[in-house]
Amino acid sequence: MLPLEPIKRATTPNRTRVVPVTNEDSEREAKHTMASGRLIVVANRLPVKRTGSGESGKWTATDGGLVTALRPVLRDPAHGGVWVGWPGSVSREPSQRPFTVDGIRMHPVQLSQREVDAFYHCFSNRTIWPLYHDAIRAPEFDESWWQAYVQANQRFARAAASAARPGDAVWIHDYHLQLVPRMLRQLKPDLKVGFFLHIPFPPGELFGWLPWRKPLLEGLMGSDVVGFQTESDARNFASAAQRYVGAKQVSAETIEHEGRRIQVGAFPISIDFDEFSAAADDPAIKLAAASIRRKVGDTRKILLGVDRLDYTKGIDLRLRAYERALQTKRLSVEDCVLIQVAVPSREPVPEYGKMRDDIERLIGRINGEHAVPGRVAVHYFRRSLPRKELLAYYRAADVMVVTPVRDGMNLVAKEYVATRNDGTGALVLSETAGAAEGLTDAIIVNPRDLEGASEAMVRAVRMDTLEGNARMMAMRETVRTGDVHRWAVRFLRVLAR
Ligand code: ADQ
Repeated sequence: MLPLEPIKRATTPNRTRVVPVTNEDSEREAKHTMASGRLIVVANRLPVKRTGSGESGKWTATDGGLVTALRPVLRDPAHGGVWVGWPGSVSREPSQRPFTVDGIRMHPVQLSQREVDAFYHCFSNRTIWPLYHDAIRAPEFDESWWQAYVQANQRFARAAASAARPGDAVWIHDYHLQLVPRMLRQLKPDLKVGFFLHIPFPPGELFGWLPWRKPLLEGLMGSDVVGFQTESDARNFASAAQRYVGAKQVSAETIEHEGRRIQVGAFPISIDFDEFSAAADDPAIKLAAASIRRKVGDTRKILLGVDRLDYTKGIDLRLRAYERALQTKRLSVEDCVLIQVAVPSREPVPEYGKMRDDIERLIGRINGEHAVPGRVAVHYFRRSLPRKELLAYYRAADVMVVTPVRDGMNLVAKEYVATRNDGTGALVLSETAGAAEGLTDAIIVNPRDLEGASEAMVRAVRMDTLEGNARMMAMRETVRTGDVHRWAVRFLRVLAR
C-alpha cells in the first residue's frame, strides 16, 4: 500500500478570499460554471412537500440550505436543471410524473413502503448513520437491508440517467445514495458526476466493519469529484480507498482507480449569511426576541441549544454539563436559563424514542433539583420552530451551545453567528463538529469532558464584552465570506474542470 499523502489544506473561500463576494457574484459564477450543460441534482428527498390530498393536493417548495444554494442554477432558463429525489410519500398519485415547483423541474423517484423501511430507516439510518458517526451507537448489519439499499440506489441512478442529457453535470448528495455514482456512470458514461457527503466519513478501521465496504467504495469512486465536509473526512476516504480497493494516491487531491482519476477534497458547507443576517434585523424579530427575554427574566443570561433530536447531537451531555455548573454553583437559575429546542426526527428508528425519553427524564431531574418559583433551569420545546421564531431565539440568546459528539458540519452554529449583527453573543462548539475547523474563535470543547464543557459555558456567560466582540466579529467574517453560494460554486467549478 502506498503511503497516504496528506490532502492539501482546502482553499476555503474564507481563508483565501478577502474581497467581498456577494450572492449575485456567486450566482453569476455558478451559472457560468454550468455554461456547457445543465445541472442535475440527485438527493434522497425532493425539496417539496405536498399539501392537501388527491386532485386538490398541491406541491410547495421547502426551504433548506441546499436548495437555496442551487436554486439560481436550477432555475436559470438558459441552462435549466432538474432535481431527482423521493417526494416523501409512498402513494402513487398521477403527480408522480415530473413537475415544476418554484421554477425547478422535479423528477420524482417512487419508493414502496418496504423500500422506505429497509433502504431509508434501516440501512441508511441504522447501518450507515451510526457507523459514519464513529459508531457512537452500534451499527446493525443486515443483508436484506443492503439489498434494499442497492435496489433503491439503482432506482435513483435510472431516474438520473433518464433526466440527464450528454454534457450535463450530475451532483449526487449524501449517504443514502453512495452507490449511485458508479451505477449512473455505467448507464451514461459521458456525464460529469460529483458526489458530496454531508456527514462525516469515518476512520478506515471503523469503515472496515462494513461487510459491503468494497462495493460501497467502488460506488463512490464512480464520481469524478467526491467532496467531504472536512479535510480529515477526505483523508479517511482516500485512505479507505487505498486500503480496501487498492486505489492509488497520485497527488494530494487525486486518487486513481481502474484507470480513472477521482478528485477528493474538503468543501465545507455553509448557510446563506446575508439572508440570515438581514432577516434577524427585521423589527418583528427584534420584538419577538425582546419578548422572549422579558418572559424568562431580563437580567438572566440565556443559553440556547437547537438540534434535531438525534444521539449525535450531544443534547444529553450538554444538559449534564449545565447541571454540573448549577450543582457547583458556578451558575444559578437566578442568573441564567438554558432553552433547548429539539425537533423530533427518525421516530421509526427505535434508538431515537429511547434517547428522547432519556433526555426528557434528565430535564425533569435538573428542573426538579434546581428550579425555584418563577425560575426553571431548562425550558424544553420538543418541536420544529418556524424560521422567524428560530431567528428570534438566536437573537435572544447570549450563548449558543452546540455540543455534538460527531457532526459533519452543524449549520446551527453558523446560523447563530450570522444573526449576531451587533457582534454580541458567544458560541460554545464541539471540537467534533465539522464547523470547528473554520470557527476557531468559538469556545471549543470536548463534549464528553463534562467539566470542560461546563467550564466553557460559565466562561461564555461571563466573557467580557471586548473579547466576546472580537471573537464574534471574526466568526461572522468567516461565515460571511464562506457562505453556501461560494460552497456550491467551488464544488461545481472543480466538477467542471
Ligand atoms: P443535520 O444533522 O440535520 O444535517 P444541521 O447542520 O445542524 O444538522 O442542520 C439542522 C437544520 O435544522 C438547521 O438549519 C436548523 O436551523 C434546523 N433546525 C434544527 N432544529 C430545529 C428546530 N427545533 N426548529 C426549526 N429548525 C431546526 C446534516 C449533517 C450536518 C450538516 C448538514 C448540512 O448531519 O452535519 O451540517 O447536513 O450538510
